[in-house]
Amino acid sequence: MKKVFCVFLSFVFILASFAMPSSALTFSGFTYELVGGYAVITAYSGSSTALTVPSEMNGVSVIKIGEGAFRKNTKLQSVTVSEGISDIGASAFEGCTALSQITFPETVTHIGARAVYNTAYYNDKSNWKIRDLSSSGGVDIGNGSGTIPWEDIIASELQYLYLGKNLIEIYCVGDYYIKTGTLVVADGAFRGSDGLNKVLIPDSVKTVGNNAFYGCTSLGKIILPEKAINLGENAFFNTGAYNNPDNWHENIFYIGTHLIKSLNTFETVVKDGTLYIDGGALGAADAVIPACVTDISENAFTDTSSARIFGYADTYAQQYAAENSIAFVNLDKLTEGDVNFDGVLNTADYAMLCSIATANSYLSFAMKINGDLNYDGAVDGFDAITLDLYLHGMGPSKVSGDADGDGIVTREDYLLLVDIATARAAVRDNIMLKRCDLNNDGAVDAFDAIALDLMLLKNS
Ligand SMILES: [Ca+2]
Ligand SMILES: [Ca+2]
Ligand SMILES: [Ca+2]
Ligand SMILES: [Ca+2]
Repeated sequence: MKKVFCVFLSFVFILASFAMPSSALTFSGFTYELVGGYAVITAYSGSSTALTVPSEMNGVSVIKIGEGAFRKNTKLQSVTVSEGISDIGASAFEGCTALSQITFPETVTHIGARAVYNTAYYNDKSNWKIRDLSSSGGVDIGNGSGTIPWEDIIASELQYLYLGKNLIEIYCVGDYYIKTGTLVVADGAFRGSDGLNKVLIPDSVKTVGNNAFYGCTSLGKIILPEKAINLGENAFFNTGAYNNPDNWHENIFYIGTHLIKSLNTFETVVKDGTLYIDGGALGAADAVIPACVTDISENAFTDTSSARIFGYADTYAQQYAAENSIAFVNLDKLTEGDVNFDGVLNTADYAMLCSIATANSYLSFAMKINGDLNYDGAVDGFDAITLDLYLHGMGPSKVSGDADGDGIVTREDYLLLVDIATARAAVRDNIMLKRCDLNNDGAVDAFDAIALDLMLLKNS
């Protein structure tokens, strides 16, 4: 009993030590915590009215203003966030009713929902703009004329609020072209614009935030930059485009040449023709990435610890894997039978083949290539048996040119090939076919006999 109690206690202790945030740290009225070696500001108790949020605290770089960190601070009138800080948490400045001047640096890549909601800046109607219809790239109200007098437009349908180069919130209908130069589309920015049909996101945009277009059910046409962008969670969830089955392929949501979101748990096989893989698109699953992909967001995987990239040599995918320390499996150099891709052929591969054969394990794209040891087109129990025989030194020979399968390539094999070419002997199975088809054209004929003859002459 006592022992059980001790075990229970230490279990609780372990749980507690995991759950416990690092002890609160302070710097000039700020409270912050360390996350992955960076400072995240959690609160401010100082009395400044004009505040600069520093980029370093006690020698540690500040990366984020945490959720609600300055919430309801009614003394603040002006805030400048220093260069280097990249993340503004949800409700960070919400309810700072005296805060009329806010400056975010261009290093910001994410602005959370309601980050500046109910600040003096937000509440000042003169900060809300209505797009000038006469300017190029302006809003098409929906009927395409572009000449509707402003008085006739319901203001709430075309209002938008920018903060520096960041689009904070917008209500629009018809077609909308986000201003060139815009850097960040804040979380939830377009929510509620259910009359929006088409949107153009210019190349300048680095991030489209969480839920940015969530529920824009009429939004069928989304034009994205010619590069991978960082996408927040559910950025295009429940849009017209998302709900259109034509934009889905094998559980993967695409917009044009962009891969937006894969719902596959084990493996994402990226469709041929894809150029860009956006932030969050791949989750924590393995990915098979074709050579045509030219750009992948640095946040494409939400977790890279167990994810692998399967791709081809000298492609962007291989470079990306190296730069982000992601395991890379070269599809051009798969070892036959090495179905766990660790470079050695052993009983672990046999166990995995058995597991595939009994449908207890996922049969991946690459396993379909290197797991079919008897070349019958399927990966199943027969391949497990074939591998088992190999591992015990009893497998049939697979040496190219060893037509009779005795393990060595000799004149006897040449004579057998001549017999096959002249229909005096037959190819028994796919393994034998592989051994006999020296020029890999799928047939065993005189060309293979000649190839073997040359090989034997060369080696004699
Ligand atoms: Ca292996
Ligand atoms: Ca097979
Ligand atoms: Ca032989
Ligand atoms: Ca041949």
